[in-house]
Formats: sequence, structure tokens, C-alpha cells
Amino acid sequence: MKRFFAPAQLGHAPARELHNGGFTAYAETPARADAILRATGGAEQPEDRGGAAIVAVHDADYVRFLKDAPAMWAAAGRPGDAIPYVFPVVGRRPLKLDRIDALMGRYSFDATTPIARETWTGAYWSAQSALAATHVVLEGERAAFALCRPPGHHAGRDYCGGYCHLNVAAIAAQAGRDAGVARVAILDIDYHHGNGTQDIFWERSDVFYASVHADPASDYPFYWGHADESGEGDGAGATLNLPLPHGATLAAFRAAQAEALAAIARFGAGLLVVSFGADTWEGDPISHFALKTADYAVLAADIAAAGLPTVIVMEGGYAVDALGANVAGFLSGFDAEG
Ligand code: OKP
Ligand code: ZN
Repeated sequence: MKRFFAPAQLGHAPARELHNGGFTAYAETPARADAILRATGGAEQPEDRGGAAIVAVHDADYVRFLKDAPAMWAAAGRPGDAIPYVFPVVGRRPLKLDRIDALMGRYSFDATTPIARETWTGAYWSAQSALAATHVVLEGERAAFALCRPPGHHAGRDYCGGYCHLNVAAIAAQAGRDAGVARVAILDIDYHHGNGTQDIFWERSDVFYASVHADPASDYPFYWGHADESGEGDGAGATLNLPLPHGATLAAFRAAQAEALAAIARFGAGLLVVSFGADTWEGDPISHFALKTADYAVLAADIAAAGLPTVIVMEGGYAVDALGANVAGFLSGFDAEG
């Protein structure tokens, strides 16, 4: 299948993240993309389709903030990357905020997602890669892969977090809707729950969100992804959460994914967007599932067997030495079945 990636996505490279009370090297490193490119044989540069598809999903003031934050941080005399330290947990009156620290907390849900000078450009091109993959699928390709880093599934309409700034899966799904696909499904098989994607489509009946992930009772992002969350309003029943305990192997993961695919088939989607994370791998440094490299081809073949035009966007996966083989295995498993 066609693969898309822009070298400009490499520029986003925060030095450190806040982890367990101290600073550690940023896990969502550009080396992840290099490893995937080496193992998959490279990727095409996406064309620049502009920002309309981004603000079709994200709040325009939030997008402006992502662009402006590094300059505001520097103007405040701060070295390094912008990191929030205060959050409006007790309520958000519509205050007119202009201090960089007030804005950082307003537009972030965690303190592990620094904003660097090159973050906007990297996230913008990550979204362009997702859009390029979406458009070739809309034009008739069976499937396409977008090497989206930074990833997207934790980013909401007006917030960043979890290494994510622009929700590339949501942008792809919305682009499908805007091109006339009546019903779009998102299957999220990253280790972590995609809270941002869930929030964006929570009250919508036209985009189904199904996720297999680590139980938020034990794992980040904690506040979303519990089994009883199923959407509200027009979106009631259009969200499906399938949390799994630590140690999940192929058998458990595959069964949960099959349940998600069955729900997607009942929904009647005309386009499938897969948020694919390889942080379900047994050796992932921040995760606790037990999938093996060979398992990714099996999971991808099951997804291909659903028979839907499919856009695969990259989410997590932090064992850089194994990441290339895990992603290459997934893509070749899809191609073999699809
Ligand atoms: C992004 B994606 C480890 C604690 C968790 C944030 C995890 C973000 C995962 N420092 N930090 O879903 O792979
Ligand atoms: Zn993840």
C-alpha cells in the first residue's frame, strides 16, 4: 500500500518529558519515524492541502495557540520547550487568557506534552500525511498508511496531551465525511485509550469510535476509556470501549478487536480509519501488553478481512529497536489479506 511521511515531521523533537516526578528523554522521538521508514522501504511526501481540514476538527484558537506558544514562551524568558504547570480543573469560565502559563494549562490535559518551536510544523505535516493517505483511499486505493508522528489520538478539539497535538485519525475521518462518505468508523488499537478521538465524536452518530486498550483503571489516560462510556446525545451507542488487563496476549486482543470490527460492520461504515499503535508489543517501555512481532500481521489481516477502504494512521510504539519490524509486519499482513 502507499505510505506517506514528510521529513518536516522530524523537526518536532522535545528534549524531555515529565515522567514519574522527574525529567526523562522524550519517548515520542523522531527516531521512531526513522525506524519505521527503514523497515517499510520509505514513504512519499504528502502534498500540502492547507489548514481547512485541520480546523474542521480543531478549535481555531487552539490551533493559533499551538503556533504561538513557543514564541510566547521565549518572550517570557524561558529556555527549552513550553510545559504547563497549572490547569483549570475547577471550571473554565470564558476568561480572556493571555499569559503563556495560563494558555498552556488551558489547552493541555497533561504535563507530558511539551511544545517546541518546531511542534506546529511537525504536527501540521503529520496531519498532511493523514490527509494524503485518506485522499488516495477516497480515490480508490484499497488502503494507505500515514506515518503520523507526532501522533494524534489523545488530542481533542481544543487540547493537547499524550504526545499528541492534532488528532490525525479524527482529521482523516472528518475528511472522509466531507468528501461524502456518510458513515466513517475509527478502530483504535493503540495500547492507550484515544480520549481525544472519543471526545471529538462523542455526540455524533456519523463517526463510530471503537477502541481496544489498557484498562484506564490502571493506565493512562485514566479518566476516559472505561467500558461503560458509549457516547451521548446523537452519539449514544456510537462509541465502544473494550479495555483489557495487563499482560494481554494475541488471543485476548484479537477477540476484542473482532468485537470492535463486528460493531463497525453493524454500524455500516463506508470508510475505516485505524489508529495503529505498536505499544501493545511485549517489550514496550511504557506499556504492559504482551503482543509479539508476528501477531501484528494476524491483527492486520483480520482488519483487512472486514473489506472496508482503510486509512491506517500511526499512533504510539516506543520500543524503537522493534518498532520497524512491528509496523512492517502489520502493513504486510494487511496487504497479504487485502
Ligand atoms: C501516547 B500514545 C509514561 C506515562 C504516560 C504519556 C503516554 C502517552 C502515550 N511517561 N505518558 O497513546 O502512544
Ligand atoms: Zn499509546
